[in-house]
Amino acid sequence: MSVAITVAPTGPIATKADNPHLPTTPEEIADAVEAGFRAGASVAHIHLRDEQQRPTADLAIGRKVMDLIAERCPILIQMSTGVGLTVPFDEREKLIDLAPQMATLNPCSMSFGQGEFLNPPAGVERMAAKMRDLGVKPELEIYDTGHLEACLRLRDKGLLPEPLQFSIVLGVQGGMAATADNLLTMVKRLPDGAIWQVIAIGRTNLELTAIALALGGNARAGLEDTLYLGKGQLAEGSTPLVERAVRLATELGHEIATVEQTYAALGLSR
Ligand code: KMH
Ligand code: ZN
Repeated sequence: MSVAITVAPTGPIATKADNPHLPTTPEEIADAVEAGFRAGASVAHIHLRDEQQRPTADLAIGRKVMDLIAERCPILIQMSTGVGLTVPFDEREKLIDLAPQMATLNPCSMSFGQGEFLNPPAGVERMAAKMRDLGVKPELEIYDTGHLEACLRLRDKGLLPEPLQFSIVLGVQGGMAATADNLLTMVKRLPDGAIWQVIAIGRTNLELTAIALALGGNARAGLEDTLYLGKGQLAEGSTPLVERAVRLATELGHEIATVEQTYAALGLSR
């Protein structure tokens, strides 16, 4: 079986003050993605930052990042529509107009640390319909069991193309805690034929990524999810985290999926 690895070089919260290797400019993000691709990633999960390193849904920045990545490598681009807690939903939704191959779909509102992550039901349906109509593959971000139920309702309304592709997000304050028990609970509830990976935030990133790989999941790796390689050891970019995921998968006897294999697994054509 082959394992698709997603590189997630930058998230919505950390800055260079937290890890100086965090890419924030379009060029830095594209360089980090290319390095991740060379290390084995076939998908790039992308958050945009403005010149002050703040999360943004600016379409010109989005276009530039996508173009720079496409110039460097053929990796599948997955635009985050989560963007950041300070960016309004309707701005986040417009990123779908850039027609990346994939984009995240966060199905429910929730507390997110000390902030609020707003995903109103009507907006989520609208975003899902727009993705379906433009052929943008949704990655469903589920932080709790109720989020999975919400996705299945969207599927039943004809808004989500099969196979469904999930990220089980563990460790966000407001969502499920990062435990093996919670991961297993979610995996057991996924519908037949679903593709999935774990997003394990923070300290448990390594253990839960390893468990997910052993259970047949894909893997995500990068500074969005953990700034550290080990206790007190800052990761010098996302590449060492991608390389670690490749090593784990390989030791478990899995092949690393090429970009072509990942397109096929997701039911996407080039
Ligand atoms: N940052 C993660 C907690 C998204 O970007 O839409 C979840 C995530 C969602 O990656
Ligand atoms: Zn993200």
